[in-house]
Amino acid sequence: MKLLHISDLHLGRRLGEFRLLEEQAALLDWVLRTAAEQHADGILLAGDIYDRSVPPVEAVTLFDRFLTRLTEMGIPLFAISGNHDSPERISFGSRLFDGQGIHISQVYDGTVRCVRLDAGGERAYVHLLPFLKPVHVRAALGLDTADAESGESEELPDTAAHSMTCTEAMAEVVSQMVLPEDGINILLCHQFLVGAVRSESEEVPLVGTLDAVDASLFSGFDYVALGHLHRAQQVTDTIRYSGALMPYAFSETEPKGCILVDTDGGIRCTFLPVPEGLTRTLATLSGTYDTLISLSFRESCPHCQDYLKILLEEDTPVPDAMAKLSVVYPRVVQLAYRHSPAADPTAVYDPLPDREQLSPEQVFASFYARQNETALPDADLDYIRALLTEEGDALCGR
Ligand SMILES: [Mn+2]
Repeated sequence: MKLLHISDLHLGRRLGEFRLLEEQAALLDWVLRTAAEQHADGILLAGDIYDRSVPPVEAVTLFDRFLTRLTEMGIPLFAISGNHDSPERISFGSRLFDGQGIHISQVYDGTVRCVRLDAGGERAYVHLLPFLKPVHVRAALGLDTADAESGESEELPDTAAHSMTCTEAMAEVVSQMVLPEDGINILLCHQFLVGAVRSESEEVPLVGTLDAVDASLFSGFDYVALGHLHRAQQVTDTIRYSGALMPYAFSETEPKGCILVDTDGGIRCTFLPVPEGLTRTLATLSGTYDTLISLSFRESCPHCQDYLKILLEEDTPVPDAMAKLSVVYPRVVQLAYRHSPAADPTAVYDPLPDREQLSPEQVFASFYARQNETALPDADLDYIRALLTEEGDALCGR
């Protein structure tokens, strides 16, 4: 049996002022093509289907089209809700969809849905575990009566979180699950596992590893299809994050794609990267303003149509740079300056100047040096000095 593992679609996500629906549509089409080419017997979607608990209409339409195409192709889908999804909204109509081969997680009530899949002469049990916090587990299992009455599942105050770690909560959840023995057991799960590497666009506040789950809890499963982290990575051979299908932050430059899981005679996983040039992506360009707007640079740059972070190598700000650059690069998301680095940064400023001992112009010069990694030019220092004298005089009424 062959299964295609994807996660973190974040449909409806925006990057600055730009909507990414066109890119997301192209990526979903690629998933469908890949599933057909690889003769996949099912798709595992490990959470964060949408970017928000109340997704924009366009995102819902996009996912609806994906589901319809999958049913036309006869490829079953197994999906869970992630921390960005509303578990209630995601599970809407799920019992009806079951008949069409679309299997979606339910709101956690102490039990985890398990769906049987017979394909390729094999039997698999797919367990659909939605994203959970310890507070949800305590409430569902009646471990904490104080929290049990709260109806709203999102943003519950985790005041008593210390009374149960994520690992302890997940241990409770797993201990309630039944793993049939007449087939392989596959778990879909949207959690942060101990030792995994985070990315910028996950937007999950990081405080130590309290919210991390120990992978050893999942040793009873033949394969664990993880979502939540946006970088494709393996925790063990058979416990993997597929990562998001596209970068959502400029620091995310590692390859994006999906994992093909072949269960025939043991579990074998292959990472299938999204082909380069399939859709617009995120890129960083750097250079002087004159270089970046020059025709020769633009003609040789493969990223003109991509979402851009531009690093201007200028020591002084260029007026209206964003507006001017946006004329030649239609998707500038971020603009920052990169100053020519000083030959010896330590020579430029005292690393820890005692501000009490410094004159106002020395404070300014030190701040300038830190910001620009180069010393304040003498002419500018004179100007500051003159300004400070004028202002000082004015303030003192001289
Ligand atoms: Mn995510």
